[in-house]
Parts: sequence; C-alpha cells; structure tokens
Amino acid sequence: MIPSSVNCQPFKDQKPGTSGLRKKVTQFQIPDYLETFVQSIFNAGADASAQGTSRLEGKTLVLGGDGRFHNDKAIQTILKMAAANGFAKVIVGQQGLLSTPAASCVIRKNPSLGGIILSASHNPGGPNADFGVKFNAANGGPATEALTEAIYQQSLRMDQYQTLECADIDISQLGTYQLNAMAVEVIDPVTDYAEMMEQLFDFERISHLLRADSFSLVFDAMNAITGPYAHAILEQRLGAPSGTVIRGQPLPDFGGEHPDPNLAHAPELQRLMSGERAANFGAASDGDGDRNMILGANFYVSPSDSLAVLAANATLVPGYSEGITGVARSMPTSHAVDRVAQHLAIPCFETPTGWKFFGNLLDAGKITLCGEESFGTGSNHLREKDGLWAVLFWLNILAVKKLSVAEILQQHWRQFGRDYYTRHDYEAVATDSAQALFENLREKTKHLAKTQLGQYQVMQADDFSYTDPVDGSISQQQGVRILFQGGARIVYRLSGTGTEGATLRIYFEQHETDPTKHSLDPQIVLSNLIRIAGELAEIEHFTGRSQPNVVT
Ligand code: VG1
Ligand code: CO
Repeated sequence: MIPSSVNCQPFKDQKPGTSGLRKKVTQFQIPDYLETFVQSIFNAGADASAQGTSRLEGKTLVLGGDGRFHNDKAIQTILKMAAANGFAKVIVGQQGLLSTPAASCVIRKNPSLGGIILSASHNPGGPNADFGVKFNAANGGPATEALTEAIYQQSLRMDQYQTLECADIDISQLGTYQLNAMAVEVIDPVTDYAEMMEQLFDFERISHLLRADSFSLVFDAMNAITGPYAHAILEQRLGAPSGTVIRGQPLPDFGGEHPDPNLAHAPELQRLMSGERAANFGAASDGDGDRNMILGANFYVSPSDSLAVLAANATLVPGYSEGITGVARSMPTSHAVDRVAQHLAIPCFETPTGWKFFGNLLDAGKITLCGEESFGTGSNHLREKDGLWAVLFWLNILAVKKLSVAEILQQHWRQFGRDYYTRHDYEAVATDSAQALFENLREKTKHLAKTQLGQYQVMQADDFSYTDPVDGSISQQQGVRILFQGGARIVYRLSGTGTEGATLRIYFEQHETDPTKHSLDPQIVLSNLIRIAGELAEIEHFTGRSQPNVVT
C-alpha cells in the first residue's frame, strides 16, 4: 500500500467552535470534507509539537468517538490518513468507541501527539443530524484557542492530503494490527478510565451504599457512550443492581433523542426520580460522556450548585483528601463556587465558556476542580469534563455524609446562601437576527452603568474579556454581562456548538441568604431579571420569539 497525496480544494467553513468542528453528517459526507480537516489537524499538531522539525513520524495518536452515525466511517478514514502521514501508532477504542473523558485519560497515559475525538456531544445523531471532530493535545485537553486557530488557518489553504488506498481495518477485536508501517492498537475503551476512577474514589464505601436496600440509583446513559462505562463501573464493579443503568446501549442515532442531560430530554429518569417512590439518586450523561445531571428524590441540582457542593466536600473523597488548590468556573456559571473558594481561602478563576480555557490552569496546578453551568464538572485527574466522575464524586459524598441530596443542598445553602440560577435558550434563530440583536445590545451596554433597570441598579455592563493568567493570551467578546448592585446578573452569549442558525443563551442569577426563601422556584425568583433581559435585548423584536425553547 503506497501512501498517496490527494489534491483538494480548501473548504472555508472549518473554523472550530466552542468544542471542535460540528456540522451536519451530510456535510462531513461531502468528498474530502473530513479529510481536509483531519489533514489540517495533523499539520497544525505537527507544527505545535515538533519544535522546528515539523514531523509526525514516530508519533502516537489516540482515536475514538461516541459511536454516533458516521463514527465508523470516519475512524477508517482517519486511520488510513494517520498511516500515510507517518504516525508510528494509533491507539483506538474497540469498535471506534471512546468517551471524551476516557480519550483524555488514554492520551495522558500514553505519550502522544494528542487525540482525535469524534463527537458532536449533546447534539442529536443520525444520518440527518450532527457529527463533530475535535482535537485534544498531548495534555489530554481540548486544543487551545491558538491551536484551533492554527488548524483553521491550515484548512483555509489546504490543497493536498495524505491517505492510503486499502481495505478497512477490523477494529472489532482487541489486539495490535499493522497498517503499513503503523501499528493500530485496539484497546478496551473502559479499562483505563475505570482504573482511574477506582484510584480517586472510595469504591468500598460507595459499593456498600449501592448494595444497601435503603438506597436506589438510576443512571440514564441516554443511548449514548456512557452506557458501557456505567454498566462496567456502577453495576459490575460497584454492585448496583442490574437495571440501574437505563438506556445503556449506545445507538448511532441515540434512539432519535437528544443525548443532552437535562430534564427536558430525560423523561423516564425524571419519572423515576419523582413521587413517593422516587429513587434516592439519579444522574444522566450526554452523547460523549463528559456532562452530568444530578438529581435527588424529587430534587434537581443545578450544575453550578453541584460544582460548589463538590468543592465544599472534596476532602471527603480519597483523591482530594489533601484539599484543593483552587477552583475555576466559566463566566456564565453562578457564583456559588466562588463562595466556597472564599470560605476555603483558595483562588477562584473565571474563564470564558468552553473546557479549553481550564487546561492551562490545571496544567499549572492553579486549580483542582472546575466546572460550567452547562452540566460540566471536572478536575485535575483529566483535562476534560467528566460525567461519570461527577456521579461517583456525589455517590462518595452521599456514602460518607449519609444525607439525602436535598439535605446536602439545604445545608449548603444555609451556610453559603442560595444562588438562584437559570439559563434560557432560544435555538435556531436566524443568524442575521441574532447578530443584529447582539450589535444593538453591545451598543446599549456602553451606556448602562449606573442606570436603573426595574428594581435593579446596574453596577457594570461589558463584553467579557479574559486574559489567561498562565500564558497571557487574550480572548475577547466572550459574553455580554450586566452586573447589578447586590450581585444579581444577566449574561448573554451566542452558542458555538450549534449546526443550525444561531442559539441565543441568556443566563440569570441572584443570591439569597434568607433560609426561609431557599425553596422557591428559580423561574419565579428570577422573573424580574428575565423580563428586564427580554426588554433590554429586544428579543421579541429581533427574533420574533416571546419565549425560550429550552429552560434549564
Ligand atoms: C456549550 C456549553 C459549554 C460547553 C460546550 C461543549 O457551548 O455552553 O459550556 O463547554 O457546549 O460541551 P455553547 O457554545 O453552545 O454554549 V459538550 O458536552 O457539547 O462538548
Ligand atoms: Co459532551
């Protein structure tokens, strides 16, 4: 098999978003579309890692995906391209499967150039739905902004890619195979990850809890990648009864559902967690296994609160028993974790949305835990957010504290106050309308400071800009923030993960210290802020919508 160079035209739309390149499957099926992006990754990755020699020879690549439609085809394309580009070895998950956190784990365990993860995460899958490709660097974390920009620049001038003309390689069995001079090592997707979880958490204690008659757990894998991980860890290793994991078989189209862990997309889980016979603990993960939703019996834990609870209780978990050095949250995430950091006298960093911004802080040892309001939580054990890790963290806390999820939150709020929080999404808005709305909003923001909006006095209004404390890189226009006297806040952003039109996200929060007001409905507590946000941004005027279509 002789490697061949294929001449091609560059595509102009391969700019990675918040988390990799996400497009419709039909787009990725266009001849050369996937190939040009993968070659761009290889070229940029080689430049970034080679210290002047710019070579891929001798390098290892990690490869896997969430199993969605087109995963199998893309894996074969990338294997052949890797061989033709001179990689010495590709480590690939059996059947092409690796959850995002497991991929990060495998990259960190094996010295490598990095890894390619095939996923559009929480976006739907199937022939008419979404596909995605992202590159993680040698530290196991999503490519930094500098690297994604370099990949994009490569794609704009891509005129040739390398590949092999050969039959597909069978990756259904574990073992090491040859593709020309390149080794293809097919690994079990769960083993390394499960071992790591066993080192971090008190499996004996968690197992005791899960085997107790008085405790019941439901884990919704949403027909996505965490199924095999949850079966292996929760049921087989920890002894939760079989049937604990629901929708545990990964399907290429996720059963036609959104693999997005929020109440709107997990009706069966919600039913099992409601009413008098509700289970004690419920959780769900997303398409690629990096998100988590946490529920107690008749109780929903907001992701921002979840991060704060993990930080406050970290020393109960063996992997964090020495304490945590610092925490970080994405800007739109609530201030709940800031309060814990202040109490622990550790730093709290505020980053733009997207896990790539946590990488430098984690690598530099400035933080131990980090998270986002979008159901993402993680720590220095990896460089990705990690769904099952968060579930195990919670189970470890429950096993030690012997309290219910609701009791833990109520106790937490009594100590720190409650940060009422909600996010409203307006999906698939026309791109032009969304842009016009933002232009108008940015203009208005300039004159908002010191003005009164309803009962709220504006303290500061700006477009969030972030200077990375480790490498000094600057990221601008990361979300419009309206900060009010007393700590209430409205944030507006446009999503960078959608594949259709634009998605407007608006985030609301308000702190409440009075314990008699800790059991209210966030939509009611925040209703004045919600009204102000709608009027200020003239949402109905620009989008024609009077209501968001997803509320979390
Ligand atoms: C969303 C979330 C963001 C998250 C990103 C990737 O991005 O808001 O917090 O990091 O998805 O998550 P955006 O730009 O659409 O708001 V995942 O699990 O979809 O890789
Ligand atoms: Co995800």
